[in-house]
Amino acid sequence: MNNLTDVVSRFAIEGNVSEVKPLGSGLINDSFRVINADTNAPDYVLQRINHAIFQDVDMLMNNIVAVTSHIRKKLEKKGEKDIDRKVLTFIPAKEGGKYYWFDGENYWRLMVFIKGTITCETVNPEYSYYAGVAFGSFQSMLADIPDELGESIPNFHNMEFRLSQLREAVANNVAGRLDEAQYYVDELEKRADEMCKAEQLYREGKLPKRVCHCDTKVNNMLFDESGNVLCVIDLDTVMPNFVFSDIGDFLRTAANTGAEDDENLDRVSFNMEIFKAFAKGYLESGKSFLTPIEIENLPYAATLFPYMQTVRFLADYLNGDTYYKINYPTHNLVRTAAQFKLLRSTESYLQEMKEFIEHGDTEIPSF
Ligand code: GN1
Ligand code: MG
Repeated sequence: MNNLTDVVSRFAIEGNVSEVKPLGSGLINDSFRVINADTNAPDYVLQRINHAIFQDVDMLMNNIVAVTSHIRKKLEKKGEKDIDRKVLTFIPAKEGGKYYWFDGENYWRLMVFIKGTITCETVNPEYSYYAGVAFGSFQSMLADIPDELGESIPNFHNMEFRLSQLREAVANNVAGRLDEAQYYVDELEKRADEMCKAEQLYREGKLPKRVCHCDTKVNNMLFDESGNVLCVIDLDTVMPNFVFSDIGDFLRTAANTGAEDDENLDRVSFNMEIFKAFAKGYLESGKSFLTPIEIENLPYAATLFPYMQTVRFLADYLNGDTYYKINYPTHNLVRTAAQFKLLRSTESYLQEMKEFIEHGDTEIPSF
């Protein structure tokens, strides 16, 4: 790999680099924190973009810059303070005027590191409420973005497409792992039609696409010390999609009592309190734009994402681990089992979730 300090020097930074060290736990890109020797200048986050997955880096960065500039304008208009901590700031490359630099092999980008923030792998109901408010307002701020965003990964959260990838992986069985995975394939197939409901509603003209984040894992949010959400990070997958993406992926991670790849399935279950708090916050801040069909399908969204993630981890396992980074050979199968357990637990709360959405006001927790 390139000398990281040299990579940083290709961008229009302030100050001088003292150290570049690994950062975070993303499954796709590689991230580094750039420590500034000059205490008056900011630290930065350097990322190597996974070019195998994000094939159109130009479109990717155009999406991100369009979104961050639009949010910045909205915050300025509202008279918000501390805006640099509430939206990401990308640094252009010195040559070419792009927000990335290509070294002939890898694509790199640089953004300002936001100081004094906390990231979480889990949340309590209060933080979940704040997260709901944050995603509702993220989507409402982007409701009138003038730019047309592209799909940085085509069909990213298209359930029909993800199922077709799984079916192809099953048919090819390239890694010879189908036998040990057959149980999950059968269980996923049983639910396939129901889970493709969003695409169906879209074709019928009943469900809109909006600019969504599409990777709302809880660790993609920055909180301040008092639990307020400062901003949403990891904007690679910001693109037009159903609102279910953002609700669903947040709950998949935040309402899971275990880890995404927990080997102990007894630890994995769906936490209704996290759901209620999130739904309260999201519905409050999203009420200006959400349609009845979007609201009524919040419980569906909560099941869709553990389902989709099970499909994706399983397909990758069958394909011989070509997409997600793994730490050991059966990692994707362990992830499949854990996400499937979460799906079953979430399904068992469907009725309770529906009742909450219909008569939420009486049961909403207060903070
Ligand atoms: C990937 O990059 P990261 O780790 O935030 C993936 C998400 C999955 C997630 C599963 C571009 O997100 O869609 O939900 O892993 N991102 C992409 O943990 O595929
Ligand atoms: Mg991430």
